[in-house]
Amino acid sequence: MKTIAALATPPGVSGIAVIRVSGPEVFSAIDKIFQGKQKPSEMKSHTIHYGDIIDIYNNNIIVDKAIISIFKAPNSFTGDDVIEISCHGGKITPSLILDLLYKMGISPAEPGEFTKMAFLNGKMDLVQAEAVADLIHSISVNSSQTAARQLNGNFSKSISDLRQQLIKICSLLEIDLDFINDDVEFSDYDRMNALINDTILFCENLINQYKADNILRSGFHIAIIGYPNSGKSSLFNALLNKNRAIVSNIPGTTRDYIEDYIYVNNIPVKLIDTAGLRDTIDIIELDGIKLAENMVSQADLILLINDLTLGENHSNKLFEYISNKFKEIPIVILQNKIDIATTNDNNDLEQYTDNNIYISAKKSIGLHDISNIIVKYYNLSINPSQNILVNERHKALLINVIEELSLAKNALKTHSNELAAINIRNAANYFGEISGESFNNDVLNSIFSKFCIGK
Ligand SMILES: Nc1nc2c(ncn2[C@@H]2O[C@H](COP(=O)(O)OP(=O)(O)OP(=O)(O)O)[C@@H](O)[C@H]2O)c(=O)[nH]1
Ligand SMILES: [Mg+2]
Repeated sequence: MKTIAALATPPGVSGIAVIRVSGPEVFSAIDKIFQGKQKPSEMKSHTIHYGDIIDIYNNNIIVDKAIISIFKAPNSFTGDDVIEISCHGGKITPSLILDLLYKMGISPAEPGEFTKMAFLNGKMDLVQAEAVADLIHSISVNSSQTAARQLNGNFSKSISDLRQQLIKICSLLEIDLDFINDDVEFSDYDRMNALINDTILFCENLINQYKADNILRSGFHIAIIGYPNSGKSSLFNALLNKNRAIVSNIPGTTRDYIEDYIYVNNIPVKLIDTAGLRDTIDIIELDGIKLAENMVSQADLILLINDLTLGENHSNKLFEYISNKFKEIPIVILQNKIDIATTNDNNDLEQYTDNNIYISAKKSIGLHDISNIIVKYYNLSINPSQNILVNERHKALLINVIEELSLAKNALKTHSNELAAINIRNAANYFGEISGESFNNDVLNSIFSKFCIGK
């Protein structure tokens, strides 16, 4: 097993920087470069000490005065011996100390390697490890609180309990394989069916939660759509409060899509400005429109901009097309350019939606109403009391569990116990992959490569 080291704080100018070192060689290495009242290897676990870091390859000159924190195995984040060196920040000092460690044969840590060690040493399961990543990448108070709650392992515990129950059913069925089917009591079948149904329901609830969790994790996605020249990019810029997208009076200015982030009342929002939607013969624009539609499909809210100077109902066909195509996504219609439009009494759009806001993207009129709408739809789409963050990996595995259990149910109906046992065992294995009770290296690598270095 190798010993690894990396900067655990962001690089750059800062008051202090923390270098984390973990593995079997930690104490023998730091003994050589730390000079304080005591030798690190003689220090007690969970204590901190002040001293000099010296460069043993360059006449023992002092590199920095630092604090070291001692965590002896197994009572550390990784489960191995860990020392954290708190040195002065900046570009130079931390990298001098890291170079020193690397010269002594310690390896630079890969992204997520500390957390991976923690997982392999049984300090946490995969769901908890993923919660660590979620916590680091949190973009809102809501998502960080949920990730923090997930660290306590309740999600994994319920998955693990269900897995054990499935394995029990399996062994029951497998024992019964040696007997004729009639020996299995009907009540056993009832119990099995009930458990399978409950498990399917549990998975379905988690899958339903995925969308809300994704909003917590990556922000509320809003797509701005409309016919060319309706003022999409103007609104995008107005909401961002900067000239990010090109605005011109030539229809078809935005060719694919542009995205950027804003906070609306502390809600992290990803705004997407898209290419104007219309039937077109221009190939580049057509590609842009396809892309725009693809972006729209991932949105949590659609803002459809209508050019009011062309009439309030000018975008009705587009509204109908979009609402049929993306039935699940709420749409708000923004009547744009009220600064130059002559008012029109004929207000047919009311029949389509309650949300028909009058704005001027160019003059920044009505932006406050848009913020209110964003807050309203955000609150409708998240589930504030949840304790679990379901990610894409979990979701895919949960779908597999449901598939296997549905097959098992059918098999049980025809008393094909052998088949049912295979399906239930598969389902149990998928559960195991969620918590990490069963795993393979590819899965591990793909999870931990998303972490940052030093975590
Ligand atoms: N008077 C007025 N003009 C506006 C308003 N919003 C946009 N415009 C003008 O409408 C034209 C088109 O604006 P854009 O923001 O580029 O429109 P778009 O929908 O992004 O257009 P494409 O990217 O080509 O689809 C520009 O000349 C804008 O200055 C508004 O509220 N009032
Ligand atoms: Mg545009």
